[in-house]
Amino acid sequence: MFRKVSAILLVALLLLSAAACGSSGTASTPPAPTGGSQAASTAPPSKPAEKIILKAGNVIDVEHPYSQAILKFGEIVAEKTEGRIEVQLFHSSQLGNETDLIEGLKMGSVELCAISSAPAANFVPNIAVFDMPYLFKSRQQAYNVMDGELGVFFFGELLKEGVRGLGWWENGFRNVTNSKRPITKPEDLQGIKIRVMENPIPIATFNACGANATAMAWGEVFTALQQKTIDAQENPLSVIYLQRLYEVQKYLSLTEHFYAPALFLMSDQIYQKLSPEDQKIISEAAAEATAFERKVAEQQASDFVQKCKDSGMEVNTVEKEPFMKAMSVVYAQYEDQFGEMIRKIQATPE
Ligand code: EAX
Repeated sequence: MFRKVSAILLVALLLLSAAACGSSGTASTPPAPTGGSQAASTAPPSKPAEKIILKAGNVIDVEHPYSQAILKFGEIVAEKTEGRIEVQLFHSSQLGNETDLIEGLKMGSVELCAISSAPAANFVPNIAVFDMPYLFKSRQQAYNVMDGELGVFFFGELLKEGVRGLGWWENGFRNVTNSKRPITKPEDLQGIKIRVMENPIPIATFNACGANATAMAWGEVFTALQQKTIDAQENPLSVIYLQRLYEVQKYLSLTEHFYAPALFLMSDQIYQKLSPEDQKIISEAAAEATAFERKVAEQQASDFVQKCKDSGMEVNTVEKEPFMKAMSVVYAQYEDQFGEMIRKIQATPE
């Protein structure tokens, strides 16, 4: 009797552990691409190549350019590998906030992500230079910078942190929204509690205008606006519209005070486990996805002013000069750290 019971228990245990092993190769844990791709090239032809799943996180809506471009990237990769490598999109902070995503890449628990460059400053502090107010004169100038020497330099710095840059994407020019009053000049920001990204420059920039800036992860912002623990936030139009901020913010001011570059990143430890052929496919697909992402971002930036109006927001255009002047104090504050890089950026063709 005892034997029979223990035999049943043993079988049950075996079944359980088999089930546990089975699930470890699927979406819930990172696949083992080393074994996968390298075994595939030396394995007898009859053995099917092991599937590789790459989870890709972001904190924004599925319609946002990041998500659209990740889907595009996934299509290209799937096509070039005949479905052997699958990219799975986890949008809207499903894998955590932007700092969590970078941590995930460093540990290899998240394979890919698209984020603003601002929170990456918690890992590579000087990348915060891109968050200086009114730094870029046009999106073309931003592309020239990102695709040039500085873009390469920061990819090198990120790689030292275990994070591989696959493409400089775009979140875009950021605009202020708030629930209190129309903001058309810097003085209107006096006393406004505004949420900014997790980086010291946006905080200094808004405090210089008399606002009360606080850093917060994106995933918490809608609720904080709804509960009125904050009055305002700032983001590109694609985020403002797609995240339905018009439900909690009456006023939109087209300040375009920061240009937010975005990073399409891969965990380097995962990348290193891929075969050289697969690495090449990843890089080529990322280049195509980058061009696509920028196009979608530009399109949304021009389409979404009207959509925000149609959704009930009062949209104010502003004279930028006074905002530039009020915010320019941060240039003096950060001269020692960023002066040289700033001049390089300003000298880049528009
Ligand atoms: O990458 O947190 C934000 O305000 C951003 O829009 C987010 O970083 C998107």
